[in-house]
Amino acid sequence: MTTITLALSKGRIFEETLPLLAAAGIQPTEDPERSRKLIINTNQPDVRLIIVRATDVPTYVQHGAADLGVAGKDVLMEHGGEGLYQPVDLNIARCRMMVAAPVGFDYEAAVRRGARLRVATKYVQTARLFFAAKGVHVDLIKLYGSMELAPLVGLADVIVDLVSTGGTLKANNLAAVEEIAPISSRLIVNQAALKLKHRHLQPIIDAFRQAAA
Ligand code: PRT
Ligand code: MG
Repeated sequence: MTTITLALSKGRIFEETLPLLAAAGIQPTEDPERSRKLIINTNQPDVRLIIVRATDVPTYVQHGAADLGVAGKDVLMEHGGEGLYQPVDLNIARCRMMVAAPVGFDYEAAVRRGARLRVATKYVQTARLFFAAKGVHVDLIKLYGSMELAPLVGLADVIVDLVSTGGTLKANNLAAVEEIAPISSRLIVNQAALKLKHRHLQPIIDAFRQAAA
């Protein structure tokens, strides 16, 4: 039997992928929010889910440990997308990647002055490319979370982070100053698996595409 493995992260991606799985006739037999299991079976004997950190989804699929995955465009830009097909924009977990600064910080002037801008983010590759394309010199400070804190305590001038409702920025007296990219989650597929398991994978890809449209 050919086994199909789909990598998902807990939380919003799992929640928003459930209806797409249902459209493909796939129902998890357990809820990963409740179970501690990292391998979740489904109603289809040849399809299983693995639960990994959002940033690790492309890595599992790239190396073929999972055939398919669902990953945010933010995570894919940072990963680089090597070894992956990205056949479907699922239009889920949508938000925007933004540059944000303390309210009152004159971002335009800082950029014009040409002084080095201190940027705190978990998206260092994306931030590097974005500011390089603008010709802005930056010192990048890698963080793993709570980016909003960095400008408040003098660690950075600005942050690069995801913004959805804007509530988190507002609560911390920050404001978005520039958009880097609109973000949504993509179905990703291991390139070798797509050839070797085409007969099994194509119907799942088609169902996701139809349900996402
Ligand atoms: O949370 P954990 O550290 O385990 O991992 P993660 O943050 O990588 O995973 P998760 O599940 O939080 O996010 C998975 C994916 O959801 C991301 O890769 C994005 O593609 C997508 N997504 C969509 C978001 C948001 N919207 C979002 N608002 N990811 C994070 N946020 C955070 C943002 O970083 C900020 O801290 O929510 C906060 C802002 O939200 P608002 O509504 O206050 O603007
Ligand atoms: Mg999170």
